[in-house]
Amino acid sequence: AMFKDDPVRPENYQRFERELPRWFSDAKLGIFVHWGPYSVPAWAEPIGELGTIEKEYWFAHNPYAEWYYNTIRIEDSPAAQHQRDAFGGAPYDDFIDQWNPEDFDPDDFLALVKSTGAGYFVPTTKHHDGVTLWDAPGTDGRNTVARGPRRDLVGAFEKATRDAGLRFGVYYSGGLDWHFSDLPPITGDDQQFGRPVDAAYAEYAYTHVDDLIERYSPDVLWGDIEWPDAGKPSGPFSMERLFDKFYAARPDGVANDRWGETHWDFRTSEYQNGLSVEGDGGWENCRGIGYSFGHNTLEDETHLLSGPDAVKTFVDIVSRGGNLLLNVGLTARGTVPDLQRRTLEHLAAWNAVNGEAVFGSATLDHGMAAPSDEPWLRWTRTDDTANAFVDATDVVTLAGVSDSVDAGSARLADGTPIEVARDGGALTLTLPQPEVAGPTLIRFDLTA
Ligand code: FUL
Repeated sequence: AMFKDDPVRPENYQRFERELPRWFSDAKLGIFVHWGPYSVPAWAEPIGELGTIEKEYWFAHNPYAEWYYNTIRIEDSPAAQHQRDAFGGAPYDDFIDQWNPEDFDPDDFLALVKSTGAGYFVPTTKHHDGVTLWDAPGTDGRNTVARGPRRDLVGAFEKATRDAGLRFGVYYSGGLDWHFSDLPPITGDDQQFGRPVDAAYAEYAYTHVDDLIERYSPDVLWGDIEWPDAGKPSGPFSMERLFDKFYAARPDGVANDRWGETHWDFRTSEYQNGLSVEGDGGWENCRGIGYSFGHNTLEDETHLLSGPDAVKTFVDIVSRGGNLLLNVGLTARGTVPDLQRRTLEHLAAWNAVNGEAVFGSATLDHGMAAPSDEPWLRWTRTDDTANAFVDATDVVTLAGVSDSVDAGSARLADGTPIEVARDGGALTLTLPQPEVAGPTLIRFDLTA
């Protein structure tokens, strides 16, 4: 959930505990996609990043465009006004039929995803609005095969992902379903998030995830906002049965930690929220390139991570032992918005030069070398190499570098030696202009 305390792993789920599969911790980067009828209005107030905004203010001004169906039902919200002004107050479901991804080319898109260096790809299969991106059982035609796109979008993503040689994950909102339930909109944190908890919903959600596993055999199960309470204890629609089935189909599959207080292979944080999960085994931070996951036409350059900012966000997370799941909000037509494409292409170009010291890396003991913000400095470790990422040009001094980092072995990403003067734990060096804007990689042999 978005605003919850850290869960405790209960005993009956301990049997699923195992080592985090290597492919996942080595991958470092995943690409997320939020795509749905909400991509048609593509409208939200870009008020800031989750974790930096007061909860009381958040919901009526929700910067998440994929929450549009909730926000327009909050009386007097700017989104409700926009829905009246731009669409005459039409029902949300009209957007399903207006959603026409005529320019969607899954292979082309997955080629862009792959170029970033990402090891896995995770699209939404059902977000909180309840619309499924495949012909899920029991949806009664409220899905993208019967309406709008008239296509199995999950299947299209899956095929393109496998063809590109990447791992495939599925996002599924088990907690919220604003169509199945008929609960009032969520306006504040006090409301327990209005999750449908009845047995009928537990069965419905169960058959969906079961169907996703059967049809697409995902490598990542990415649940959201918990699992219906009625499906938690062991029984015909329990999470336990789903996890059994999932790991039988994919022994090296991974599940995130948003299935309720049950089981997880890795923890998650979102923008600036939930960062305390770090250090508790594998973790993944997810965020949009801007303030929203769903495409938001109100976002401009001032709200988005630039290419170099995306690089720093990524390297910072990896240096602390996490993965970044970076989201793309596709347009209703099925294209990547220009500003988001620019950031992804920059990240791809930077990783092409420096990725060797990022993908498959480990954290470096801070006793060997410490990170800093002035100058911006982060470290990773690959075998017996210490990798420094320095966001500076010209003469710079790196502090907190122990003798186990061999100053005489310093070299750039392409192997060009670089001169370093050591004064105790401080290394002074002159950095060239980077080939691709962003931190410069300096590699050192480790002696200890
Ligand atoms: C959150 C959701 O409410 C957001 O819309 C988004 O899907 C994010 C990844 O998870 O909990």
